[in-house]
Amino acid sequence: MNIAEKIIKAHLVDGRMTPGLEIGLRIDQTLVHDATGQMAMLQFEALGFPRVAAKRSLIYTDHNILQVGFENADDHAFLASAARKFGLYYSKTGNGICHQVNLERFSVPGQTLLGADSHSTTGGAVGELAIGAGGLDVAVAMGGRPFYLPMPEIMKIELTGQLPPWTRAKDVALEILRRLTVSGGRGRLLEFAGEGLRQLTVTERATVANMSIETGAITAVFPSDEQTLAFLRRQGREADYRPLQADADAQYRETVSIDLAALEPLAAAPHSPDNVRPVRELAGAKVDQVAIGSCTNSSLEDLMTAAAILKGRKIPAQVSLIIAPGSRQVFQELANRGALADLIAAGARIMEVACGFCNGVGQAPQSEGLSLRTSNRNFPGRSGTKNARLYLVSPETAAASALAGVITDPRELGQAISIVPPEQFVLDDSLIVPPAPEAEAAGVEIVRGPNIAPLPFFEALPDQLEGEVMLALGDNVTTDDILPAGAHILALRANIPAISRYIFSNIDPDYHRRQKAAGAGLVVGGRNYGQGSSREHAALAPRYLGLKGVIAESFARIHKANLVNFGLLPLDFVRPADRASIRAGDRLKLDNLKSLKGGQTLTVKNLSQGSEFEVKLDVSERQAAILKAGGLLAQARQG
Ligand code: MIC
Ligand code: SF4
Repeated sequence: MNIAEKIIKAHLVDGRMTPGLEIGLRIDQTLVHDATGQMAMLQFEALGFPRVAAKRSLIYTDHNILQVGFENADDHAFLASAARKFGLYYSKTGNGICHQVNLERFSVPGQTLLGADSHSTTGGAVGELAIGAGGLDVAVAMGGRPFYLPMPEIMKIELTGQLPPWTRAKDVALEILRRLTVSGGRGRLLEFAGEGLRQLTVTERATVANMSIETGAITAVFPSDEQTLAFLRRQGREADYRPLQADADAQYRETVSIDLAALEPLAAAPHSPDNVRPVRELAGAKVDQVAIGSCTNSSLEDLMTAAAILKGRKIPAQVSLIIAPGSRQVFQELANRGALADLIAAGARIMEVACGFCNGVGQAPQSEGLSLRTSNRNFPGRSGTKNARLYLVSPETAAASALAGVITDPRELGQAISIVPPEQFVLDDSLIVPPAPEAEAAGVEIVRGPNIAPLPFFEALPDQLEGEVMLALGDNVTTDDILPAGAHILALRANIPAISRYIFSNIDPDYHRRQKAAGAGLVVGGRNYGQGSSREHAALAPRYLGLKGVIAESFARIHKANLVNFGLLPLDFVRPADRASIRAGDRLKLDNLKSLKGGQTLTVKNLSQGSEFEVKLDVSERQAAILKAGGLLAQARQG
């Protein structure tokens, strides 16, 4: 067996390991944060679970950290009290980005992690099966129930050779995206192998595992080997180590070989992570902002490298250089080793230990500004500035370009830098608050400020559905297109009526009003609809406004599961060519929905055009039952 199959087999509680068929997995650890945790905890409560049953469940506060009004503080007070009551560990603001902290302090080779964040895949760096999902799926797993997903096809990514100087893990991640594109990983799990990975440290592997989700893959997994042991030792967690390798005769569906020695510094140009170009081809473009951080590249190695490049030099007046360390541990090490002083002396702005700039929570670039970032997504509007141009690069390329004021190939810096990690990191978990003991849990009051709105409830699927096509969209619609990023919208994650006003607002600012007025509605999309984040608000809030389903050529996995969980029909065109005939404003009708079956083909009548076309409901029987009930919470209420 390969590594993925070994972990899946050890956690399989339902189904057969046949690619494409639904399997149920036992989940060891869960994580949510302060953008997804509000809904997850409200849903956990609504499902009637008394306490978490997973081995360890955590809430991180890292996304919603700008306290310009009461909203974020209300959310944190709610989350802290829910954590105490329901048995979760609560990572306070300032402790770091969920994926970085979880990797450092809690990741365990061979275990399963389900996170209400798409980049939960980061845990694959230590040989954990770490998967992103919507908050409701995570709430169910926190309660000790299985997590369901289609059994992936395991793709082997064979790494050979050694990375040349100035070429780093980020360039490996970008090379994978160049080859697979943002949809080439759909239905797959990327498993890393080959002698080339021996030199990659766990934090470098984390960069690659982190961005695997950008290919649409379910997740990525690395072997657990000497690098893993060295990492866990530095974290004082040698006891969590266990070796994990694929068997010599392990089978894979496909193999992609990457010769690391042939790579060079790369960048993802606007506006998609798969728009990959060599940095040397972009060199010379004037840079307005450089941002180093995010869960992709905010480790000590990343920031020490940037500091070493910047040491003793000054960034030019026109550049704004932003540094956001990934965890308090990284931040303390930077300070202890003098690198923080080097960054400050170079003219960097030191930000809070959090996601920050990555999804537009502060540091939005100027209009049409060019921002070079070490993060993972450069979708339009992601930075908070709709027309900013975001380029995704390694910390080396970012630091070299910050110094020059123009995009610069770091190979021009001469002698490469090598960072020696400390024997042992600063180990201080004092910002992780443990839950109340079970005996005291009943007495803990949940704090509900005005930003915590009650959950909306939805009715069962009617037998007949007639609705207007509200939008006819193209390929690769992102969840940032459906529900934009940015501080003012993020602050409303606990308030569905308020956040629903922003649904599709970057595409049509009037969408929410039109949708409410139209009653039932449908959206039409192309391939890979809903790529990107795990935010279930991109399904829940449209449903609240009256959207009943999406017809597309294909869907991104997490978003499709979210649509089902909130009772929205995810329908695939049987003949993709039919998409072109549908216009916004058309009235569509579907019949016999009460007898829906998973895998069934349905006829859609286009009443406006007097035509018909076929769609497929490509879901499991379990999911068909959820859809008929009106969503997972409605199904739970009906018993
Ligand atoms: C993201 O990077 O897009 C986020 C913000 O972390 C999301 C989570 C969310 O929007 O709730 C993700 O990746 O899932
Ligand atoms: Fe946070 Fe950005 Fe990572 Fe999402 S991608 S978890 S916003 S740092």
